[in-house]
Amino acid sequence: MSQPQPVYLSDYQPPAYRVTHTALTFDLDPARTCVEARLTVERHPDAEAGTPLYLHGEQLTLEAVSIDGEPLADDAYRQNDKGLTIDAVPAAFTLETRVRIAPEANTALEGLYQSNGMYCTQCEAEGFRRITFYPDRPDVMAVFRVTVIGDARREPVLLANGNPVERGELDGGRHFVTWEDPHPKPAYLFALVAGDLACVEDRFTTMSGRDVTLQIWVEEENLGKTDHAMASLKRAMRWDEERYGREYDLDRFMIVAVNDFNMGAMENKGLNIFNAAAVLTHPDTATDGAFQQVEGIVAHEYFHNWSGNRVTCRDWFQLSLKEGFTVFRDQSFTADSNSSALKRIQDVAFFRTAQFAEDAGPTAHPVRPESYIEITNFYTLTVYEKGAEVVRMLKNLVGWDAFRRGSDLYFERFDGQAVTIEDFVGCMAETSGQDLSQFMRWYQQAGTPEIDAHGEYDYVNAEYRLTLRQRTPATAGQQAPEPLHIPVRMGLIGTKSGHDLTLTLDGEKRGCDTVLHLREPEQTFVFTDVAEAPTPSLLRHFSAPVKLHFPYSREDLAFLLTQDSDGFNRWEASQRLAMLALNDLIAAHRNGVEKVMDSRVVDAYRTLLDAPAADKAVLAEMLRLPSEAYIAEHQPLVDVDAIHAAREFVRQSLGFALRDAFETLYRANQSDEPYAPTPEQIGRRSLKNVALGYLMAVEDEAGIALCQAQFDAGHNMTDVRQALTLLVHSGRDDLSAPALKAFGDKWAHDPLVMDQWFSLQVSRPQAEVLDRVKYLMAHPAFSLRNPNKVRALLGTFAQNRVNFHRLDGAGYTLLADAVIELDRLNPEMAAGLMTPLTRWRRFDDTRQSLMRAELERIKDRPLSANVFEMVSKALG
Ligand code: 0A1
Ligand code: ZN
Repeated sequence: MSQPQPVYLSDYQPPAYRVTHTALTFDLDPARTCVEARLTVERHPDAEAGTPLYLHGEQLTLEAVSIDGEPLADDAYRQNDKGLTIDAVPAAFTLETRVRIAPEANTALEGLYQSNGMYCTQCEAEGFRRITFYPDRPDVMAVFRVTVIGDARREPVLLANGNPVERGELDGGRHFVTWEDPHPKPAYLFALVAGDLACVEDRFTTMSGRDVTLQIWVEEENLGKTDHAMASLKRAMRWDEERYGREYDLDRFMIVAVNDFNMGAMENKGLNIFNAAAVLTHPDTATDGAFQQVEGIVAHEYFHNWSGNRVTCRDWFQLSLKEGFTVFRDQSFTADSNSSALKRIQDVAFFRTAQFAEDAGPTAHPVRPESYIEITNFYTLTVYEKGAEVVRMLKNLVGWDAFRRGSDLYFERFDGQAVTIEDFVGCMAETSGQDLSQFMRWYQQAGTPEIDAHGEYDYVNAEYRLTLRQRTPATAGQQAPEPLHIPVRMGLIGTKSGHDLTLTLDGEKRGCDTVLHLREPEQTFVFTDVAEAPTPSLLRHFSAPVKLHFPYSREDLAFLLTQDSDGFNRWEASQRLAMLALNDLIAAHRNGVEKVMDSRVVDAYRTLLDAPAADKAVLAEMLRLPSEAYIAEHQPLVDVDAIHAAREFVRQSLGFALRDAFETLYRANQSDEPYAPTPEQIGRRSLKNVALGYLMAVEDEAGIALCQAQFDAGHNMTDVRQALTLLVHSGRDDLSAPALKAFGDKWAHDPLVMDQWFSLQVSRPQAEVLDRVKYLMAHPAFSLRNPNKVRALLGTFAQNRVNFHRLDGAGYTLLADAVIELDRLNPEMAAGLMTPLTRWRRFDDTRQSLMRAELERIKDRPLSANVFEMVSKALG
């Protein structure tokens, strides 16, 4: 078998033929759906006559092909496993094809497939070519007319993009609906859904007074779980009008929930398809975190209607054009609807753990990659989250007004087109008048930049000199990265007064908070009229996706923890302080020295607990210790066991030292009021549950009783799940076994709750987890075909650091076995699942060789392009 070949950005060629109109007819059948396509095709004026027509097409059985009504002779076209080439075509013509496909056999969940008996599609990035022969690339945009024919009883609901224009009965109990989408779109935004679905309907009046029908389609039993998604959708629609001037452009907007879905959701024009987990909520079944996630994903997909659909990507290298911008937009929406400091803290905590790790590993790539083998491997944290950080920097560099004008210009100038990242940044340069050429490097260079900062206060001249030195590590694609344009937002706080100092830089007064533009490898900023020795507060709000090193002492951090006027940086101080203590304890563990808890850290936590908190959710985040994964990111070589031991030691020490304060906090934040996903209630639950975590670390009977009572009360899933997790993770099997059984029996009918049941069992630190994973893989509720189950069980296990990284290598073997088996069903999921193995270079020699051996074992198998690309990069 030939090895899959990479595609390069530098090879981009515009399409020789465009499709202006696409008419499709689907006659649905699980084993042999018939797809008829009629395409109105034109040769591009720049393309030469005689240029062959190429159509992508995979896993299609071709039954008929004609041009302008004339069937093609057998020697007029050539077909291979990737597509169809027709040598001689006129300058403008109608192409008709008929193919057969088998949705029931589609376990990859790309193209047309079945989930719980219903038909649905996933076409991004290259799934449409598994539906019909087509120039399946985002720069070919057509108007679609789609007829769906199904069984009137099994598939009473037949949906596609746009508006329904015709429907009727057919012989043999069949019926049809025809849909038209007036907006030209690339094939990746096509969608079809057919099944026995129920719908919740609402309305929205747009800013210009148009009436839009909103529908959420679900399986009947989930009708009671759509309120939050619908409310979130309406808020997102209003927000996009108010903040970006973007109005919805069809008469209806539909969301469909499906159980089997590779990702979170998909922004198909007018017909968003969602993983059920990303849309369904109920207080009894979904946690606060799930409610927040649903709000964010509903908004994200809706925002794509402009940033992605009306203006789309020229090619898949530009993926971050739509994803980075849209993530930035959904993050801003959530920040505006809730607490902006909290949103930033949650996003940054995740980003610095997961994206930093990606950017430091063998699959690191720039926000705009230069090559790929399999594009589905590039729906990454770098493209999405770092892409959003880059857009946020852009906004901060040019200011909101110029950014908004740039966004208006972008949507106006490129409406209905497929464009590049240069087009987007160019609009921002135009409206701001700034030169953004150096800034473009953020899209071109991989790796996390590091900034070494140091400051000096000169008493005599009342000056503070801040020196910033930047470096970006070399990565596989870039041996000599160039300096970036980095916005460093900062302030100076009087160490004695505790007040923000007014900043004077180059003779200019800048208020108490300013953005430094770091462009050179090293720059010194001299602040004058600095009346007292300051403590700097740097990289406020995480103003750039970098690692910032500054030699803060514990005293500095304890000071910033309470005195920084930037809520984000108060949290940052808590994390840095905890990291200092953790690093000492990790060293002690490695050296076999007795661990001693740093009393200054305990005192700092006591101060936090004593002070009345304005924002409870932020306080909860400050009390949460850095995760093991985050701690690992700070180690040159990851010592899994030392990290776990050190973190557990800190948790227990804080629990013991501050037990009473935690209990007071717990009781003060308990409430019986009916559940609502309001910021106020979420903050209270979050604080209470962090406190419960510390109480359970003490393992005394009083704490256990509180935990058990919280579980038994069954007030809402946030509280129940936290209590159950703590019981299960406590290692007290007398407590955990009955609780797990009660929970599993109660929710056996609800797949989304069972996902939680799987994942909390395999995230416990106890050593027998591996056996539990094997046992649960055979559980009737588990299926390798359902991506949510794979993530809940195997994905969660691979994040369980002490158990996945067992020294006998059994954790690695289990994952590799699963990757090999899954690759035959769903390559996209298999490639994602193996990510933890690709990080082998971060570990000690023993683990390195065990992980490598598993990668080699995978590599020796017949593989999908997806897994092949991951494994080759990991070993390369
Ligand atoms: N564009 C979607 C995410 C998505 C991407 C690929 C998929 O299948 C390969 C599915 C969904 C989004 O950003 O939400
Ligand atoms: Zn997206």
